[in-house]
Amino acid sequence: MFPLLFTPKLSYAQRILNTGPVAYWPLDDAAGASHAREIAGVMSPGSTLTYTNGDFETAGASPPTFANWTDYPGTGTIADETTIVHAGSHSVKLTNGGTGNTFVYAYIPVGPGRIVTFSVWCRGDGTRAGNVRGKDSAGNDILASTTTGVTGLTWELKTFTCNPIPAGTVGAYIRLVCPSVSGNFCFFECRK
Ligand SMILES: [Ca+2]
Repeated sequence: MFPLLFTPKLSYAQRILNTGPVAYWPLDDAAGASHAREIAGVMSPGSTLTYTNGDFETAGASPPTFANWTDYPGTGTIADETTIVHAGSHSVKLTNGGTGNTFVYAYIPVGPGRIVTFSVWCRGDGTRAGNVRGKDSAGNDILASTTTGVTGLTWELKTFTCNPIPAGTVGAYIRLVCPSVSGNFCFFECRK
């Protein structure tokens, strides 16, 4: 009689442990981001980033209007404001040109599972407030379009928190967006 041989199939975890000299799961990263990528410049847990040119003091190559920011003028306008500023001599002025799709954005490299919280000084035009929004590197919302709530002429510091960075994505795009009504405008500065 021909013998019937049966070899139990190893579990996925057992196969990993059998082939790798070391298996680890970064305890600070629920989604298991690549540690190599974190070493290569991605923000570490609990760290605070002062975004380069967050205060809009350095002009860009026109475009972009500001160094280290990307313009998305849409149907409106992105302007270097030199009178209405929170600090220094410049802020960004965003004017709705009809469809409310005018914004500048910053890119923050950060691994999956991490939560991005950002603070920004906001000023309205006396009638309308600007908006903020967050996207992951796959283009999905990690912060839905949100009003700053600052309609007035006094600068106010507001803080917003995005949903955790999804698995398979590598960063957050933080958008500073014009007011939602045509003709209205707002101002932003990201530090001081
Ligand atoms: Ca400034």
